[in-house]
Amino acid sequence: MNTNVTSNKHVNEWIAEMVRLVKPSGIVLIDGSEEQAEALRAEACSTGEMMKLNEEKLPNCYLHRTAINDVARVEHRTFICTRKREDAGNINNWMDPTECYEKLSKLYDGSYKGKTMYVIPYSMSVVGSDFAKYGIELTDSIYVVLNMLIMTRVGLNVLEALGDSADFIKGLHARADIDEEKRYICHFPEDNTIWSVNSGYGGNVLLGKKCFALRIASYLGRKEGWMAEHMLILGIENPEGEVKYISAAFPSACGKTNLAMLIPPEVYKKRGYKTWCVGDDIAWLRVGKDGRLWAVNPENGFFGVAPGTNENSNPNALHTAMKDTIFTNVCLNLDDNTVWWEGLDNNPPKNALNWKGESWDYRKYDKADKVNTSGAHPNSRFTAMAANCPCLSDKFNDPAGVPISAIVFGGRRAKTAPLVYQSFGWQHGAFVGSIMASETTAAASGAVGVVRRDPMAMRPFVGYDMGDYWAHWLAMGKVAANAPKIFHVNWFRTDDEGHFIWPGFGDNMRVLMWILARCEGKVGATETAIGYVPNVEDINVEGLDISRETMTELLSVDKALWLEDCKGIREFYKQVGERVPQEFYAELEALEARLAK
Ligand code: GTP
Ligand code: SPV
Ligand code: MN
Repeated sequence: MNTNVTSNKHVNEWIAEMVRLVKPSGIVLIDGSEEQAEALRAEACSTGEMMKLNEEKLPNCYLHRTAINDVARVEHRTFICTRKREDAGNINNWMDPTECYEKLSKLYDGSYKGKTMYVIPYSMSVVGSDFAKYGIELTDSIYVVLNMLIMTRVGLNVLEALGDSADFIKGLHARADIDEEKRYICHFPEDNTIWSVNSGYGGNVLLGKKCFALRIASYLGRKEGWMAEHMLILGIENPEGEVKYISAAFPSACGKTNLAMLIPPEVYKKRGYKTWCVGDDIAWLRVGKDGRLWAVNPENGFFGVAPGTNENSNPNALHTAMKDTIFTNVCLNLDDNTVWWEGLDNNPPKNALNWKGESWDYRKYDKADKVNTSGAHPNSRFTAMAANCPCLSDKFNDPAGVPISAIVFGGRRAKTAPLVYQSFGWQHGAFVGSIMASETTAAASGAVGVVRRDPMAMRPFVGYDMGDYWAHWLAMGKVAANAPKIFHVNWFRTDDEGHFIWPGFGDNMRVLMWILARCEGKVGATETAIGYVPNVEDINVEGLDISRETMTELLSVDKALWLEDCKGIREFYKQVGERVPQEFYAELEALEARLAK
């Protein structure tokens, strides 16, 4: 078999070595052409790996079902394999690299037998830009190839840009037996290597995404002086045509895609405000010559949560996913060969297959057992092209990125966190990020709705020690003379019956407008123990049916709850271990002192 698929000897040698391990029957280089993609779609349909959907209603759209045991990221099977255990830190799972290569080699051995190895050269960020980093993923799955073609920049121009260099991320993926007991998502940051085996699901196998653009990239960012974050990037254009950019870190399935594509409420729309999406999941940030943080979205598409996406909540996402999209684990409407998911509309299909491919009766839906009774899996997804997004920013392909005015942290908190507050400065803001907590969601396997600490929404994605990561945040604030202001939001406060109090979605722009006004020094605030909280009258609620009492409640800070939370923070810091910056302990003590006053 000819393993010289490129003119780069480092690439060829690595491919040859991997070929000896997995033993495919052939090799195909993915060139990024539409002809090749179309042939692969046809092949995937002929084997049942994908299904073509209604061409009139959903042009160039496909449905894929993963194995039933393989529907989300698997954090307990995700490893950071540094030579020294302490470099991976206490929050990550760690395996010795030599041991890990050996163990996984056994699982990979011969796993491509009778199958084709697809070689995907891809770039994270615009090819040739200062931000760009290149990767090659080897996979036995056409589904992975077709998703990577949407999610990243794939093509021969990547190999040209790489030239003779050995500086690329080596990704090896094998579906093998999809055995969850033998599933491993392993990162070797010191070797620029990612090994993923026994999964066929999104974040586990689209190696450019969480594995590279967050875990490996966060490691590289620390080494090279930049940041890789789990953040959306959104532009807000005022009636004068000026655009200000916000980046926001929320944990998985906590509203990044929704905020990134929000449609302004009527009160702002009629005055001429517009919003633009730069990214919905990942941001790479560098300090510009002007001392500001400049951000790009390294991805090229959206891997968005389907349930809850509808004409009201996120019409931009819905329209983006109406063509050229791969749907994963949604419900199939057999009457017209289209797709459906919970929260799309109030009209579930009567003749349908659920996400498992079984005949589905919508009347048996039970909120308490969504996974087994819903049409679409709670973590079902659409893979859609950024280019199809109606509100895509004209800076999306700008190699320089966009300057960030505000960084926003947020999570799902039924109580504690108010609708919004501003930190006292970069150090306190980084501390606010470090104490983030959120109720878990279906995006990762395990229990849903349990509060856990998720600093900077990066708990599952930092490729090194969490304490070192926090120190890197502090260091970046010193380098960036004009660093963004840092805020915290919570769209998920509930009343005593468990209903969300804040309307959320497009109306979140009302909070973002306060944030931008703060950045420009145009609005006051009340200083509280946790930070600056808006004065009730400064959040524009025109057109909303929300009382002043409710707003007061949303903005309130319950000191007793916060003091209780501080205990949890201290415990978490202890768990992170010795490398927690002293500055954060000082911030925690200062917070406790202010709360006790
Ligand atoms: P990942 O792709 O997993 O990183 O998720 P994400 O952060 O992009 O989350 P997404 O925007 O897909 O939202 C996930 C879920 O949160 C969906 O079911 C949304 O309907 C819901 N959601 C998003 N924004 C809001 C909001 O402002 N209020 C409420 N109540 N729910 C929201
Ligand atoms: C997330 O879980 O944060 C996602 C989906 O964006 S995945 O690609 O599976 O990580
Ligand atoms: Mn995400």
